[in-house]
Amino acid sequence: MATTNLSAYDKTTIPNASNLRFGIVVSEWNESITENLFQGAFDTLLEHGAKPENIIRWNVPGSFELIFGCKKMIETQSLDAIIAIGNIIQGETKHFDFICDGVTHGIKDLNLQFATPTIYCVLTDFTMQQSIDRSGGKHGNKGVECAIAAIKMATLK
Ligand code: DLZ
Repeated sequence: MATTNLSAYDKTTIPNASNLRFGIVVSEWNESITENLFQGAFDTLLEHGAKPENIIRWNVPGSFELIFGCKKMIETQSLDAIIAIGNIIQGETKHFDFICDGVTHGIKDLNLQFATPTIYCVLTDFTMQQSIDRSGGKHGNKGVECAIAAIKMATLK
C-alpha cells in the first residue's frame, strides 16, 4: 500500500487559526529531520492565520524529553494546542522500542491529563531515508499533517 502524502489536505476545510496560541516542542536528536518537521508545522500554522508571536518553541535534548517539555509548556504557557516533534531511528539494540513506547504512552498520558491537546509529531523509522522521505521528501512532511491536526483539535467542538 502506498504511504499517504503527509502534506496533502483540503485547505478549504481548515478553521482559521488567527486567535489561537500554539506550542511546539522540538527534540534535538536527528536535528536535520526535526528542523524540517518544525518548519513544515510552523509554516502551515502561519498559512492558516496563526501569528508568529503566538507560536512558542522550546527545544529538548531527545524524544524522551518531549513528555516533560510538553507538560511544562502546557502548565506555564496558555496554549490551545501543542505539537511534540521528534525523530527516533532504529539502532542495533532494543533502545528504539523503549523510547518509542515511552514517548507514545507519555504523549497519550498528556492528552488524558490536560485539557490542551498534544499532537504526536514523532517519526519512528527503521532508516534515516524513511525519515527524510517523511520530513519534506517524497511522502510529504509530517509537520504539515500535525499542524493541521493541532488546528483541528484546538477548535474541536
Ligand atoms: C539515546 C537515544 C538514541 C539511541 N536514539 C534516539 C533517537 O533515535 N531519537 C531521539 O529522539 N532520541 C534518541 N536518544 C535520546 C533519548 O531520547 C533521550 O534523550 C536520552 O535517553 C536521555 O533521556
